[in-house]
Amino acid sequence: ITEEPLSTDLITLTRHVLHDQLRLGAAATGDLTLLLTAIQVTSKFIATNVRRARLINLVGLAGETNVQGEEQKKLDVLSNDIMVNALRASGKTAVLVSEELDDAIIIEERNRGKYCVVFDPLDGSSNIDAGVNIGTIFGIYALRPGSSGSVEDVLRPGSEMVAAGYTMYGSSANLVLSTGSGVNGYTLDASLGEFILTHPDIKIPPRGKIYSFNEGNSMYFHPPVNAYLNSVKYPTTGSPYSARYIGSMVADVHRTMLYGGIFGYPDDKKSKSGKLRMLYEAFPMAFLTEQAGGIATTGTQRILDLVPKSIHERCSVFLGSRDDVQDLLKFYEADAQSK
Ligand code: P6P
Repeated sequence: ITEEPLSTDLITLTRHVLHDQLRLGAAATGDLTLLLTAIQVTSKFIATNVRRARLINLVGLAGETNVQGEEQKKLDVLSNDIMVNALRASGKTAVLVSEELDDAIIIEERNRGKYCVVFDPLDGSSNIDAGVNIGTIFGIYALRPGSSGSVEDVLRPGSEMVAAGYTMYGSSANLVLSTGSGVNGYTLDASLGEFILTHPDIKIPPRGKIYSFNEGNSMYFHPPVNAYLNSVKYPTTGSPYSARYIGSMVADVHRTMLYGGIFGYPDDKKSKSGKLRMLYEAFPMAFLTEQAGGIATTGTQRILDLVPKSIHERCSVFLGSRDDVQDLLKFYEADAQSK
């Protein structure tokens, strides 16, 4: 195997984000760069623990003792603690919302910064025992002018986020990030301890050949969803789409970002508001999808236009290739007209 010539111009995440900051000129104070560096460190730490988890029985339920007989924390609880501590210590945050915490954390004065971070520290963790890829998802709002930090600073449309990203923990750790001018993917080089730019300027193909839904919910799906799925399974022209569903949002979205197609977790007769959380699952993934040229919709509304009433509110999600999502929307429009 011919070794790739060693690159002597490694673009690390830190360097790339710094370059982004310099592009913004004086307006950028470097705070977002430092915040993203803190998030990057948490992803490295979680990646290490996910990898070790499969070795040292970290995946057990909270409250059990691990092989060393220590009181062990469930991996998602551990991941949450890692993120809360690192984000607080960064001095760049004012409000934190985590999937693991019932209430928002308002950072005390001495550590307070100007950003609000909403995150799912380890999404899909129910899959970890099976070795399925899982991930951290995060979105970042700037504090509203004059605010010293309250939950109202994150009960805002996803379109007001200044950055969003995820880190997928699998055979390698992939961090995918947008600060509002396109999407870039970085791969952790564990020997360097650096995320290296490996997927510059990710663009979702305008059309894919994959649909990604949990069809076990078909009997609950609203009519437009089943009508759309039938149209890609029994097409009048061309060949059927392939079904790919991992059941871990970060993995299903990552594949959709790179290969195209459509991912959906719609609201249905059983889950009236859908399953996925608006603030720290739907918004960040919708932000990334749009920045990569795709569409993210509830079926009737642009996801980023939604305004959450509470921090753990759920919403319907369809996202992916522009043409595929537009095909789905035609079935919603037809359904609306038939009423
Ligand atoms: P279902 C994982 O539990 C999760 O929150 C997302 O990562 C994933 O997309 C979804 O739920 C899977 O849900 O009902 O298909 O198992």
